[in-house]
Amino acid sequence: MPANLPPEARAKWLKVMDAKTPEEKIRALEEFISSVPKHKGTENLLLWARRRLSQLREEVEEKKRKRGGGGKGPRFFIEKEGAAQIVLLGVPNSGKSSILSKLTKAKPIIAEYPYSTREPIPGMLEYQDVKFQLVDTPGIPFDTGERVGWMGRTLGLARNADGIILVLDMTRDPLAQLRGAIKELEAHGILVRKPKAEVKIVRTSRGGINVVVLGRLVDASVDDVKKLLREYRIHHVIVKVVGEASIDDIEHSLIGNLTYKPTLILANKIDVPRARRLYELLKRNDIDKYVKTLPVSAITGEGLDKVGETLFNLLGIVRVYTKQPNAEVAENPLILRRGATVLDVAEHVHSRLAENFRYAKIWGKSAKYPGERVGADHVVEDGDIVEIYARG
Ligand SMILES: Nc1nc2c(ncn2[C@@H]2O[C@H](COP(=O)(O)OP(=O)(O)OP(=O)(O)O)[C@@H](O)[C@H]2O)c(=O)[nH]1
Ligand SMILES: [Mg+2]
Repeated sequence: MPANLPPEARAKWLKVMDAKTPEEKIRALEEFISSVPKHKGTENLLLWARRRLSQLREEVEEKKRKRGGGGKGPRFFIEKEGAAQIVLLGVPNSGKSSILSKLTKAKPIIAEYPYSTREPIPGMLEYQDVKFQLVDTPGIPFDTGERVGWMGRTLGLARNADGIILVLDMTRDPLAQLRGAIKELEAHGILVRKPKAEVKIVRTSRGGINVVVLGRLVDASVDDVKKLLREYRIHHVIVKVVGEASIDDIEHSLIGNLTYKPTLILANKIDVPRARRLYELLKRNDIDKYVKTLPVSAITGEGLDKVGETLFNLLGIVRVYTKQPNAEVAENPLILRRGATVLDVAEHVHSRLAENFRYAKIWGKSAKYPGERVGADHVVEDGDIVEIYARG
């Protein structure tokens, strides 16, 4: 339900949007929250606004920590490598480092005591001819809700990644870990479940309000969306809706700043008999329907051979092999997202190739017959071989 804000609150929201620094944003957001009348229609809006506020506060805290001394804790940034960066998250002692050391060549500290990992550690996981970068992180006690100094930095790392592996310690209450993790992640703007709709809002300096609906608006018309944006005094903007969105979803993305990260749950320590029983319980909660879950053991190795393929499918990756006319097929694939076109392939090779594109020949799943001649908007599939013909 749209909030139908009073003019005072709308004006305050404009200030939030125009605030330059996080500190200014925090002040403006606090004022906005206190100006919103509290009733059923504004419940969600306030929830999102408060989340955004706590996220901003963490960011400011983080900056202060960095300024004060600098040496206080390591820098939490890992340069991306390979097809995707996947951050391992989980409670202390859940087995994150053990999993990293089983799946990659990295050599993290593994210990019986909690909080043995103090900084992010990367390693490369190979699946066929694709490499995923896994990043081990210090434990976060999602289940107890206890605060740790590196939480903001660690979840920031996850926000910047392409995906998440949530490691559950199945010898302890897995539901408490899962619930706690989902709550904290959302507070940091991360969704682990794919939302029905994706709404992208880009403010522009002119051109009026443009609403592009690639899916469907379920409970509103394009005019309703325009009205909502005007309520917020946003007059120049591009709104892109993919999937099925409600007017509430649109208001949510305006305020909440949420982003979806493909997430895989590893239910670890499945070699322990108690863990197996708890896993059955977890399955009864239909967890796998929402977030892909694999039972694994970092000790016996059970289930870990499926991680690469599962990530590959979860991330929606396609591999394309390029080829020059009359030459061998390239050994290493280009890594693209599902739905990529021949033009995307050309762009990946070289921007000039895309600019001068004439046509391509294609072999593989997406070709009607081997060597089919296709245009720029032809959608490629995993394993396709593409030969591009350009002018000049
Ligand atoms: N039985 C069993 N024990 C495991 C498994 N995975 C890890 N462990 C043990 O659990 C303890 C913690 O393992 P770590 O890999 O250090 O856990 P972590 O999640 O990296 O811990 P922090 O870095 O402290 O957050 C060690 O004693 C491991 O041997 C598993 O699959 N089964
Ligand atoms: Mg560790």
